[in-house]
Parts: sequence; C-alpha cells; structure tokens
Amino acid sequence: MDKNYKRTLVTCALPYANGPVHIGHLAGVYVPADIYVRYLRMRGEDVLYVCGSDEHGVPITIKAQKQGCTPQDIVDEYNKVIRDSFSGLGINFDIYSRTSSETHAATASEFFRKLYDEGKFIEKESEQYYDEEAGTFLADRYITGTCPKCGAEGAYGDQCEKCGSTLSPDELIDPKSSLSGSALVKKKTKHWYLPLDQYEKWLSEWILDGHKEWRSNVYGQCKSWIDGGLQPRAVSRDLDWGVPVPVEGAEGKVLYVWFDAPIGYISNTKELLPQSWEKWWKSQDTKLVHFIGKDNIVFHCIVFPSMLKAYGGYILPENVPANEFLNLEGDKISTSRNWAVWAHEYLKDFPGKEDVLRYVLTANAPETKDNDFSWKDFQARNNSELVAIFGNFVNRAIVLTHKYFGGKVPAVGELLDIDRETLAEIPVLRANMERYIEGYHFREALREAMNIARAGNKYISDTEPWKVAKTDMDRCATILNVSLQICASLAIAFEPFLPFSSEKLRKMLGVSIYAGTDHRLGEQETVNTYRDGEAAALHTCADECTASCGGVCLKWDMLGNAGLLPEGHQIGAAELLFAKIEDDAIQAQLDRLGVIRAEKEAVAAAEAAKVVAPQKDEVSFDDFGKMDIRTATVLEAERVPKTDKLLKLTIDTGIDTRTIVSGIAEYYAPEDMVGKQICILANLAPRKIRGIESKGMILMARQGDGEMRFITPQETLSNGAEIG
Ligand code: B3M
Ligand code: ZN
Repeated sequence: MDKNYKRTLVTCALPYANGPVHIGHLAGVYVPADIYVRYLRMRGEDVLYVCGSDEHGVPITIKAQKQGCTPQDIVDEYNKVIRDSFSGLGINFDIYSRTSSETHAATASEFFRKLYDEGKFIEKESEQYYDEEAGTFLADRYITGTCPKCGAEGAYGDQCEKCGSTLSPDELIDPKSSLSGSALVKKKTKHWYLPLDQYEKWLSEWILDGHKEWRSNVYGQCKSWIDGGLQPRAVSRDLDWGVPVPVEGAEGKVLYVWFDAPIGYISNTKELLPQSWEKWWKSQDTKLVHFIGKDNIVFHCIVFPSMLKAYGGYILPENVPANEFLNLEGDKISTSRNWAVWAHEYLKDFPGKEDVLRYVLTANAPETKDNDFSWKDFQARNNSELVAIFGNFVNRAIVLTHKYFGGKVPAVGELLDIDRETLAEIPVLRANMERYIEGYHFREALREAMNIARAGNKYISDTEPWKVAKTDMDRCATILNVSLQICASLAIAFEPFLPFSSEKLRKMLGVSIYAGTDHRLGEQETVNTYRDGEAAALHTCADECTASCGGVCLKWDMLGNAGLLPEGHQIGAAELLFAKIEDDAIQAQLDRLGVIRAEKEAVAAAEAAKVVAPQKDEVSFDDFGKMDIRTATVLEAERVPKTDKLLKLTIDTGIDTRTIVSGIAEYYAPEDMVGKQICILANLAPRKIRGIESKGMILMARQGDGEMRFITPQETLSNGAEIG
C-alpha cells in the first residue's frame, strides 16, 4: 500500500432512509466500493467497510406527514429495505447502522458541543419564514411558491423541480407553507454556522495543491467552490426531527442533516468497534476513502473535512472517487417519477442474477461522465458477454474434463506456443487490473478480467480439444489442464466483481479462495476463506487450510500462475455459470417503463396546455365594434381534396347560407362538425382558398399545446345572434 498505510477505511454515502436504492446509487457508490473492498481484502489488506442509513432531514419528515405516520416509521421501513437490497447484491458492510441510533446521537452531539465550546462556530440571528398557523419555522422544502425563473407553481424553497433551478425561499413568488397552506411571516431565529471561509486557505493547500491526483470531476468541483469563495454554513435547523442541538436555549433546533450524517461514519465505526474505533479514524497510517455520488462532493471534500479539521485529531480522506450519474434509457433517473430500476425489485424480478446487475453497472459505470443503463444493453451484455464468453468457456472446460478424464484435472504435457502465449497473457491482464482497481478505474479493471475469459474462450475454440480427443489424448489432457488453470484464474479475477459467480465457479472447480479479513464480528477479527455457496461458506481458515478446503485455496497473488489446480484434483459437476436472458423478461421491464413514460408525457402535455399566449396590442372599442361576430350552425362539412388541414363547411348564419373554409381538419372529422353550433366572424372579407370562396371565419381557441377547439355557446341559440 502507498504512503505506508497499514489499513483502509472505506465509507459509502449513507443512503437516505426515505426510499429504496436504485441502480444509480448502486453504480455510483456501492458496487465500486464493494469491488475495491473485496480486492483489497483478497490482497491481505486490513479493511473496514462502513455504511448505514441517513435517517434525518426534512424529506423524511415530509414523507411521514404525507403518509400519516412518524418519521421513525419511515426510516425503520427503508433502513430494512435498503439493508436487504445491499446484502442481496453481495454488498456486505462490516456495519450498516443508522443515524437514529443512540451511539450516533451521542457522537454527533459531542462533536457539536466540542466545536461550540471551543468557539469554532459563529452564532447568527436571521429572519426565517415562520408558519404562524402551524407554529413552526419552515425548512426550505416546506415552502412552496411560484418559481421566479420559469413561472412554475409549486416550486420548493430550495429548488424548482420543473426547471431545476436552485432557489432560496426569498426568491419564490407568493411563498406559502406546505404544512398549513397559509401565507408566511418572517421571524428572527438563531443558528450556528461553521465559518468555512476560515478554512479556505487550508482547503486550497490540502486539495488543490495536495490532491491533484483526485478524479478531475472531484478536483474540478472543489476548485470551483474554493475559487468562488466559501461562506459560513449553518449547521443547525429549526426542526423537530434530528439530533437536538446540545446547547441551552436551543429548544426546537436540531443539527442540520449534513452536519450529523458524515459523523455517522464515525458513530457506526464506534458502534461496531467500541474499543478500537480510534485506530480507524485518528491514526495517520489509516487510509480513508469515501465512495459517493457527484452530488455529495462538496460535503465530503469541503464541509466534512473542515469539521474534522476544526475538531482536530481526525484523519482526512486520501481519496473521494465520486462518480457521475447513471441515466436510465436515456433519461435522468427520477425517484419522484418512478423512473428508476429499484434494487429490491430487480432482486425479485431476476433471482440468481445479482452478478448480472453488478456486471452491467460496472461495465457502464459513470466514472468520468454520465452514462446510460438500458435494458437492451443489459440483455446484450449478459447474453453475448457473460453467457457467450465467460460461461461458455468455463462450461466447455468443465464438461470436457468430466467427459474425458472423469472430472480429474488431467496431466499437463509439453506446452506448445499457443498454450504458452495464452497463459502469458494472464499476468499482464492481472497487472492491469491491479493498476486500474487501485486507481479506482473499475470499469477498465472489469474489462481486463473479461479479457482473461476472452483469452480462455479463444484458446479452447482454437485448440478444439473435442477434436483432438479423437487422436491424441495426451494433447487433449494438456489443453484441458491449461483451460482449467485459466478457469481457476477467472475464479480469482472475478471475485471482486461477480462474487456469486466466482463462488459457483469455485464450487465447480472444488477450490476455496482467500477472501481476507473482515470485521463483521466487531472486535474479534474474522479471517475467511469461502469454499462454496453453502451454509458453511464462511469459515475460519489460515494459510495452510488443507482440511476444509481440499488443499486448494486460491489467493489473489496466484492469479495467472501455472499449476493452480494440481494434477488429479477432483472437480465438481458442471453448472451453468450464467443463463441467457430472454426477450420477454426485458420486454416486461420496458413495458413498466413505457407505462411510466406515457404517464409522464400526459403530464407534460397538460402542463404545456397551461402555457398562455401573451396579450396582444391594445385595440380601440371602435375597432372591436367593427367585428360582426355571430352564432351559426354547420349544415354540411367535407374535406377539401388534397389537403390535410382544410374542411369546407356550409354554414347557416341566420343571415344566409354560405361557405367557409377552415383549417380544422386536424382536430375535427367532418362528420363531427355537422349540426354543431359555432361562432363565426361574419364580416371577414371573402378570400379564395384552394379555389373555393370562403366567407367569414370560424372562431377557434388554441391551447398552449397547439390543440384547437371551436367555441360553442353553452346553450343552443338562434343562428345569427350577435356576440359582443
Ligand atoms: N444521504 C445524500 C444522498 O444519499 C446523503 C448522503 C450522506 S453521506 C454522509 O445522496
Ligand atoms: Zn422553475
């Protein structure tokens, strides 16, 4: 490890416990972190892997209010849903706790109090919106009004969801309380602020000079914040859900969720390791890495480090490999519109295919730019990569070994060039994988792992052991030995990426793997090897684990070595590593999204219909009086030949019967017009349209979406009644 680090503390953003996690979260944060942790552990590094749910903040209280339950009910529900999704996908944190825990309240409270006692905060009174009816100050989210930027109604005090603008409540036109619906008053309130401006110079040295190696998106965001000048940030809120501000006279105030949430990393560590937690947080030989999405960069690179610096004694992140966003079928993932693939639903819809999702999300990881998830791509990557390359190769090697050698690893004879060249590729690919994973380039690392499978698949296709078996059993033995050795390397290489499949493969090969040390049991460390997928998978096992592992225990450092599987080693039965995903499974997912898209389009159309054309220039009463507007009835209607838009209407105007040509064929069929009473401008100068003399004009209303409707009296009137 670099910089003489002795251990690595990996944290993943604490998901808000007000909804399930979706593929955007998984691709951005949890799958990459899991790959990183598994890899380091396989290499014998001591890693602590910490997460938990973020259970404070206003959205949780809003959700509770909407559902008529308590915030605690909401977070209890989603803490469980999220926790199950993670473990279902093989993402096993050492601890997954919650910020509503007692340990957290105590830790966050103490953290605040120390900074408070040492005068590290500024106290400021400000005027905030207050709902007199509800008797409470309002968080920005609780204030709604008209967006000053786009005119949409129902914009929030912090953001307009329609146009995406970031707002402050003061900018809203006509702000109202979403609690009581009443208008708001301003009232004075006191809050504590962390003076980030005082940390600007230090942050600039630490990040801008000291961490030029951070991902450019992360570095760039930090730079623009720091260059733009940092402002003091309020660390408390007037709210009744959260960690109470531990100061006299602060009733009704809680710590701001973004103040307490990152402290959650510390409290969760403490909860797991009450005696040794400080080693992970205060020891310079611990490497701290935060896995987060790009919307959390400022909090993890600027705010939280400043808090830690203010407190003193804590280490700072060595890296913050934040990802960009993952889109779904070309559209931004949206929780509120249900435009997402939810982890818990995926696990239900695709049982046994946890690794397929891990694979596709890593292959499409939004590491340097936003990326897209599509169901067709998901299917293609499964069918033409996992099944056709990786699975196909392994299956051929195992099945043929059973067929020709009774399931025992055959003896290797003299190696030919093709054998040597294929085997020589693997250590190169392994070195690339190591470099990529250590540099947080998981997508590239996965590509190199897949290249091992590609090399194996090509090797077995080129050497055709099934044909060779007819003439030269020794050569066939060598080919299958080489193939099985490649399979063993694949079991190692894919363990960080596709742990379920690696386990299946190990079972087929009859081997175990050294998966390193974890801390799930708290102070007592667990050294594991995984033998297979059954209940006894997790067992304590030292280097010389002959008894329980049949003597063949793979380690990362063996990846690419010759002779991983000894001659005569009994392998297990062949199983399909991956199964084809059929069109109907994909169609079902697309149908679900299709329904959502149709709903969304209907809403958009309704919104568009609200757009009103601006008022025209003023006219005089005399000008208006010149217009002869009357009621009339349509007697006949027919399409004007060779046009899409025109109808020829015969009209009873009460004065006469005449012809009017009107451009309404897009909106009305001729038969729908006959018998309808309408309004016309009777004295419009006659014009020839397509050779037909048209006398007058049908009055139509055009809505914001362009749709036209004729104007019709509410009750039937006599024809020729004057309108004005
Ligand atoms: N809960 C925001 C998020 O999920 C937040 C992360 C907290 S990490 C300390 O995007
Ligand atoms: Zn707006």
